[in-house]
Amino acid sequence: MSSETLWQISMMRIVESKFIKSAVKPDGYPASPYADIAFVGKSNVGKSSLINTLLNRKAIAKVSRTPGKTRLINFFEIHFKTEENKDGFVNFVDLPGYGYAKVSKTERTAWKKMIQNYFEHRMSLKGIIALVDIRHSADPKDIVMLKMLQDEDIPFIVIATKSDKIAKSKLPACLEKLSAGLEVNNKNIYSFSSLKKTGIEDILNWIDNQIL
Ligand SMILES: Nc1nc2c(ncn2[C@@H]2O[C@H](COP(=O)(O)OP(=O)(O)OP(=O)(O)O)[C@@H](O)[C@H]2O)c(=O)[nH]1
Ligand SMILES: [Mg+2]
Repeated sequence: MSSETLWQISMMRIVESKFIKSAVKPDGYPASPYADIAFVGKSNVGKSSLINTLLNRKAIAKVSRTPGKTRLINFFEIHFKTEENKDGFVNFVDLPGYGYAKVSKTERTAWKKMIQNYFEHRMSLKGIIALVDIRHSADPKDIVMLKMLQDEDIPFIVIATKSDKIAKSKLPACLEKLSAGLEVNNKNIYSFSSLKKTGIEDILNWIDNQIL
């Protein structure tokens, strides 16, 4: 079965997506009647690419070879059709990446405050998609982030990105090792590739379940 077919049989079918606005503080967040699903992870892990892939758009979220491109909280509004062909809406939120070495301490503190504010004040936040690079072993920065989500009781899944960079036969072992290292249940981790467009259905189904 081709990845194109997988995307089409997913429970959610994306109809339209649009950029709403960027914000730093809670008073800048868009007032929206819809749930938020946010994407977090280290700089360069592939957050913006994943959002574009899910939405079947080339560049609604800005992708860059230079880490640290996304410095603001970016809100996108998604219109989709459910399995029963009903209209549904959700916001996708592209959060700025962490762990980029070349940022000042001041910037790092500002980032932390921005993320904490978002987690604590965005009442419509229904779930987090936490991205890690499938080629790397568990990073303490990711463990801290996942701990933060657990402390705040925010539902999350871990997505191991860039799976096209490793042999298919090695995927299960990589996921097992990552879930153990990150101390998350191996049922809550999936592999994904923006390049090959694989893993889309798992993510859309999870999102669908969070925003019911
Ligand atoms: N091979 C491969 N490359 C990818 C994949 N996803 C992203 N990339 C590349 O990784 C780099 C970073 O991707 P982005 O989507 O901009 O990463 P980001 O997490 O949004 O980065 P920041 O905005 O800096 O936090 C780009 O050069 C992408 O082309 C993937 O699935 N496979
Ligand atoms: Mg980005």
